[in-house]
Amino acid sequence: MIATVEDGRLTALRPDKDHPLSAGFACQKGIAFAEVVNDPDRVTTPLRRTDSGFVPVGWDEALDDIAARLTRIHRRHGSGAVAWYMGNPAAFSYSHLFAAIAFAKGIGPDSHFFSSSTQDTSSRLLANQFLYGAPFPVPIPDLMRTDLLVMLGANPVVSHGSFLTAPRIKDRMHDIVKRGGRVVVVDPRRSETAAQFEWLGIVPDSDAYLLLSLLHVLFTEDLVDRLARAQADGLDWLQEQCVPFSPEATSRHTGIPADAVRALARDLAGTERAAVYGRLGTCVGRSGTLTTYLIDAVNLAAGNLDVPGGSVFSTLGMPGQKWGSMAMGASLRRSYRRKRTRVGGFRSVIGAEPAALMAKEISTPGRRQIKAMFIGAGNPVLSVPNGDELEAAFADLDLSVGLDLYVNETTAHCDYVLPVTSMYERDDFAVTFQMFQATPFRQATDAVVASPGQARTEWDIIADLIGRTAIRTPVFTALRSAARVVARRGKRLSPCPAIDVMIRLSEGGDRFGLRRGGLTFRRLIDRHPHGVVVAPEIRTGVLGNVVVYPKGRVRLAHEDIATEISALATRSQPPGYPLRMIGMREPRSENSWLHNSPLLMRGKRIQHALMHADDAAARQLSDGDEVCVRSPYGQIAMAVSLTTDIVPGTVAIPHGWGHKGSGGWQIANRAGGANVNRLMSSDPADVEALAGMSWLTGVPVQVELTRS
Ligand SMILES: Nc1nc2c(c(=O)[nH]1)N[C@H]1C(S)=C(S)[C@@H](COP(=O)(O)OP(=O)(O)OC[C@H]3O[C@@H](n4cnc5c(=O)[nH]c(N)nc54)[C@H](O)[C@@H]3O)O[C@H]1N2
Ligand SMILES: Nc1nc2c(c(=O)[nH]1)N[C@H]1C(S)=C(S)[C@@H](COP(=O)(O)OP(=O)(O)OC[C@H]3O[C@@H](n4cnc5c(=O)[nH]c(N)nc54)[C@H](O)[C@@H]3O)O[C@H]1N2
Ligand SMILES: [Mo]
Repeated sequence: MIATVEDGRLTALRPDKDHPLSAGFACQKGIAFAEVVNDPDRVTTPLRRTDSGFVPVGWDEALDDIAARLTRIHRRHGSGAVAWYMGNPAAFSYSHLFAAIAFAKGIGPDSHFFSSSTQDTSSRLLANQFLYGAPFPVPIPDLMRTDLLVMLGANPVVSHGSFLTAPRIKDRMHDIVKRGGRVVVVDPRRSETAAQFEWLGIVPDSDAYLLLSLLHVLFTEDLVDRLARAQADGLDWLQEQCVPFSPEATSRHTGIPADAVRALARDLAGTERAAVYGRLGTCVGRSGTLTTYLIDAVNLAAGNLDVPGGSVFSTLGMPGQKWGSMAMGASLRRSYRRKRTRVGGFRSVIGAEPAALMAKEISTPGRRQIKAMFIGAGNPVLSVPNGDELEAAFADLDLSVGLDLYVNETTAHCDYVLPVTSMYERDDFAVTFQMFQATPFRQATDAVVASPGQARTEWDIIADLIGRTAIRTPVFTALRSAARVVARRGKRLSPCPAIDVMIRLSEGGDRFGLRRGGLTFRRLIDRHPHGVVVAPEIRTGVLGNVVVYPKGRVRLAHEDIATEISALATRSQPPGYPLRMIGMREPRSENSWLHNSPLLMRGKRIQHALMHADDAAARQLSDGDEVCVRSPYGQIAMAVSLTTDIVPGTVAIPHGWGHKGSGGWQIANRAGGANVNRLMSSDPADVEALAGMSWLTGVPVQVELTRS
């Protein structure tokens, strides 16, 4: 983005014409962000909750009190009484990532760590851990070279890609068609993406059946590529698993005719450059880990893994990256086997517990009951199943602290809300997203305006807080001593040097002087303000370096995967709830926020439930009717919109609405709408068994006219 700053104020944002990849494109949310930066509803001083609402307090008062209370809780109950929830925007800020990890892991081995990953990515990362031995790097479709892209559960025309960073992603997908290729979108709704390409409608939460059938065809028609045998162990095991899932047998689950499945399987095997890609819609069903595993298994079997135009691994090109990945993989696989959550007995996945169970972890007595809760860049009351339960649980906490730009539906319940910087008020580098770029690319940015009021970065806040506690864990003690050492040189402790090391060691980096003119954090900002492409395309043939199992071979056979396949047979739909609900991201929302921007809220936006005209007719519903949507777990009311661009039996509802943050975002609070996650279950039996994912798609519902 190009920011216009006048008299120290950010007055406008526009896309950057000189950006090598976006070439002058930005989405509406990016352009509207100036309204967030200057929002009069933003939190700009620390706030303390009192009986009569929030009152501004100074940093010393806030942090001294939080530190004292945290120290007491830690002394009395141990680290198991302390929890951190890391929300989605934290992934876009290196300062925040380091702060969250240093705090949550540093406070002690029993602490709880939750993140939005169990509503989003944990199933993807666990599938990786099964197949390749480590959660990273994640395979992405080679968008720039593929000739057949099959997308399941993703809507990049609206979302702009997830686990796949490609500015102008829609244009890049049209390029596939222009070069004679195809884009097939498997989705219960003829989404904005499906409408521009080929749509293959599917019954919600049935992708595992489709993928098992694709494998079934690849095996029975002898289409399994020779490359697959060279890359993986366990193909025979996999073949056996797929036997019962002929396309004829699965079509009653998926609604996809057997012929279409056979044709797709043959195309995937027969097209030299083909890739299957799945994302949110395939990650948040009842068997998200299995579904994701199967996507990769199809890519592998069809000979499309780690080859140009296939499903590829973007590595940083950093020496020793494999060793890091190996150590991480070994440790995560060990904790997956050994560690269990207190509530529900879920296994540990990338160190994050199921956020759907956060409320129960707060309210269930016993050892490791949560007493102190930190929420950084999150709004779990709206984003996890059963927000009502979570809201109520906040009353049981001895200490709760939110770090946010706003008082939202969750931080409204906190004892303190601490003001943070926006991305225009801090330096940054998108560390999390380096390996998801369709074209390997680096860019770093500096702050362009000063923080409003007393806002500080998450790292500065947490480092200061740790300094004020008397908690003597190895990490906290080390951070305090390091802070003292750098303070003597008049500096503040910062995680920036770690980012600098990563940039310097990676592809394009200066390798500490070995590569003249190579990149450093500073040089990226000073000499490449528009960013720089570091390689023309993603390198392939890297599997041996990516897979951390012995001999670099993909591992297909897993007891847990077999169990999940068997569990498909026991799935049922509760009587009285004949419809299935899916999500629907909107171009002018970002999960539960950005609803306070006048630009994004223009035109009286309201939340709708979208359903098939035939399902509506069967219920005597007309377009615009106020309806009640019920699931076995809750109910909400809203207007209904009718369409024929959805698989019959499906209802689509956007998430992130139902604002009521007292004293918080005023425009958002006036926008109406309902929290769709009141329809979701927080019962441990309904949490996805392997990765602890919240169940957010294919949820059984009924829709009825609201009786007045
Ligand atoms: N405008 C906007 N952009 C965003 C966000 C936002 O809130 N608004 N959020 C950002 C975030 S945090 C993320 S994680 C990404 C997500 O980005 P994507 O992964 O692209 O996810 P969605 O846009 O939610 O699209 C999911 C699609 O899956 C479909 N679907 C639902 N259930 C199923 C199913 O069972 N099977 C199949 N095959 N499809 C299904 C839905 O109809 C939908 O079209 O978007 C990011 N970008
Ligand atoms: N039903 C249903 N539920 C869903 C989804 C769905 O598709 N359907 N999608 C899920 C997905 S993919 C995700 S990622 C989660 C998101 O769930 P969460 O991460 O819990 O919630 P967000 O709505 O992203 O809230 C982000 C908060 O961070 C604040 N914020 C923004 N920038 C910053 C910053 O730089 N620093 C700090 N400290 N705060 C900041 C915002 O003001 C906002 O309050 O929701 C999930 N929930
Ligand atoms: Mo997400």
